[in-house]
Amino acid sequence: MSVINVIGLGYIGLPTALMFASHGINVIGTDYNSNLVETLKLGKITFKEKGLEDLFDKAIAKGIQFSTDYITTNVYMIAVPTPYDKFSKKIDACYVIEAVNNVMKVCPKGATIVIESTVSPGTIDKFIRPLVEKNGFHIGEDINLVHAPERIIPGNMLYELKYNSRTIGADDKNVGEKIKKLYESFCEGNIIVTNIRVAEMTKVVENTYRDINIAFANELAKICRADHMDVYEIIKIASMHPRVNILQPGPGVGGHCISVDPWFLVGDYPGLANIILAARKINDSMPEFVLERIHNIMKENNMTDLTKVGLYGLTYKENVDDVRESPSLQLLETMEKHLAPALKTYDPFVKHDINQNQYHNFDKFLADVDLVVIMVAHDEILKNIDKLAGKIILDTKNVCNLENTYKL
Ligand code: SAJ
Repeated sequence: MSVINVIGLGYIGLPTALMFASHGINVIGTDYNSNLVETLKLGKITFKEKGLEDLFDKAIAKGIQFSTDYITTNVYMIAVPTPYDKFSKKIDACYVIEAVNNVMKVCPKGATIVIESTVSPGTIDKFIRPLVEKNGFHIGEDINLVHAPERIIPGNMLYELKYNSRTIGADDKNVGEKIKKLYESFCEGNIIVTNIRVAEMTKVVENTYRDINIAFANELAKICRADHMDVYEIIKIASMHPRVNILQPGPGVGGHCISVDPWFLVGDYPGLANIILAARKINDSMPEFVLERIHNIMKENNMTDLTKVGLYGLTYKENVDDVRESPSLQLLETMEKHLAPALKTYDPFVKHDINQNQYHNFDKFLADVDLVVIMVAHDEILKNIDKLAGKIILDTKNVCNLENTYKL
């Protein structure tokens, strides 16, 4: 049976590779980071995710292998990062381009390259097709291109890999159907085969939809704060209407997906992507709004010592160890720009130091601060909320009802 070479063993590539392998497909996972590959070869997973360790063991038992080399086979799946340029807001497709380049060095005639990484609409036409053709390959004969964007949510990845529906964009329907069959080895959701541009656009639209809805909740939080209303009660009651479903306000939108993908549309369709741009700006303004709340709460409580303020949570959301674009880091960055001292921080999922005043023990952290800002609602704090009694609390996640708790 043929082998799938999964390129990029990060948050998406690794679980996907393990899923294929544990369902009997031969998989070789490739990553250019030799430390990461060594860790996997030693039998250790490289990030925390519910169920990942068990899945890893199953995949190992079925023979998955890891390497820094690309291998010669007929199916490649690329799951590398797609950052965006902070100024132009356009996608930086360098990692996908490099991966495709490396595949072309080893792939046989007729190989299929499946791009799982999220790309802005038109990226495959603009960067990948010309690249493949420039290398003397005929698309559709020598190489088939497919875009199968991932859709899984960190924190529930393995469940969603199995049950979410998926989109497969292919130039050739038969190729799309073949790739669909591969995904069907583990995916029980609906798998829609379409063309590449539709698949590209759909993926970005999904994340943009969520970003806009979170921005609405965040804007409501600001309006309600200005006029002394309880945003959570209002959202709860409004969402009882059968056609209303408002998301939750929070300290901002982080992660490598929702806070990034809408920018692709803004960058590519300036003047057209207006609501999308407004939503991005609102969500990006939230860490600063939290700072303002901290400032006001300190004033109200006659607090002057910033060293007595602590941020609980550094990751971009609860129960994951990913800090990319996290609201806490955005907040700390804003403070740094204004030459303010770094606040004390603590996160049970972040073992390495990313902030100069970072604690690694919850009780010690609590002992040293008077004002606790809940930025992330990890299970740890939900289970230990009583330990916050006696503190002043700014709860940006609406999880604490102790005395002296302020909300967004
Ligand atoms: N957030 C809020 N309020 C909410 C929900 C989320 O402020 O009501 C915040 C979170 O705290 C976090 C950010 O938004 O900072 C994003 O978190 P998330 O859980 O909404 O989404 P991600 O980024 O972890 O995963 C998203 C998912 N996309 C959608 O739900 C449309 C996932 O399915 C995608 O696979 C993933 O992006 C991706 O890789 O594109």
